[in-house]
Amino acid sequence: MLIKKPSDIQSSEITPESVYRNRRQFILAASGAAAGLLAPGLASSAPQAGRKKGPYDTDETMTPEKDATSYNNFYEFGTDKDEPGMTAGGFKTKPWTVAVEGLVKKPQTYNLEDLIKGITIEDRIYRMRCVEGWSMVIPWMGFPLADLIKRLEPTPQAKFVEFTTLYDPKQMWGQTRGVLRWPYVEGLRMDEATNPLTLFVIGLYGKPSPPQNGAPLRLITPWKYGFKGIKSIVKIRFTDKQPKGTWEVTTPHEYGFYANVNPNVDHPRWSQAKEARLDGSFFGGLKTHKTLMFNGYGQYVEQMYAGMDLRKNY
Ligand SMILES: Nc1nc2c(c(=O)[nH]1)N[C@H]1C(S)=C(S)[C@@H](COP(=O)(O)O)O[C@H]1N2
Ligand SMILES: [Mo]
Repeated sequence: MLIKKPSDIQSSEITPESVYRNRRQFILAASGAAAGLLAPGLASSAPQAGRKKGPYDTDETMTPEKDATSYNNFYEFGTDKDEPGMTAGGFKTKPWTVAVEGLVKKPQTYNLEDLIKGITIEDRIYRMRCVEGWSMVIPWMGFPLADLIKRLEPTPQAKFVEFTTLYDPKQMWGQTRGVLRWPYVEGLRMDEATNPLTLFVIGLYGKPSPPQNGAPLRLITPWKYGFKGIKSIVKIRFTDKQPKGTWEVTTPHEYGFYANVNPNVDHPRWSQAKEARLDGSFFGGLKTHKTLMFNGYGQYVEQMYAGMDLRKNY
């Protein structure tokens, strides 16, 4: 495994100097100069060397990189968990443009490099839970979406953000099938989008993201079910109306707008009280954990839902 658990790191490795150096490498990479993002393979795994446990990191056992990159949901590349890893290899993520639309100071289409130029990239080790009942612990590499939103200057009328995945059935063979309405869409309320936990992710395990994990740019909201984490984003739209996500449109009785992890609200077809953790310990089967309210991130997010009936707003 590439990333050391915080407990594995010798205190001598945690020097301000190395922290500084790694931070700088990240900024360079994001600016396109070192081009970690643009030349997969070049990005170093150095960031972990001087890594300290961050305030939002979990120290639970990490999911092996192999599992996180071969057991995926990405219906654009098939509905079986192993299909994205096996068939998305040639997906073209460069050049990549992102359209910024709607209630924003300057609607504009950006090259990805320009969009995120100079933004500081961080590692965040997050607990993730899929609505289907499996969970992982993944070291993401990305930046708070709030940093980008601040830069894009949405107008005061903007109450929600809508995200859209690329539509390109020539590359995304799953889009030739009617399993979902394409392109994949997701949305967040503005306070959710700017919550410090919310990330735009460009990599994992210290490397640029492989296609199956949503390269080159995807959303991560760890207190929500995995399906909110829309992959391969090409459009960000600021709006005053609650966006309709793909799953909400496809099966509205099963999936709502909020999709907050909630062990007390069952999926119509199964309980959400427990989860099977992919932590590399396959001997004797996957370990079952109790699912935590807001996936354990309540202290950072519950105030956003004060006064809301979370059984109705699922
Ligand atoms: N565009 C797109 N984004 C998507 C999906 C998808 O099918 N298409 N699946 C979602 C679901 S259900 C989950 S659980 C996560 C899985 O992310 P991972 O494969 O990186 O673990 O991606 C989400 N983002
Ligand atoms: Mo999922």
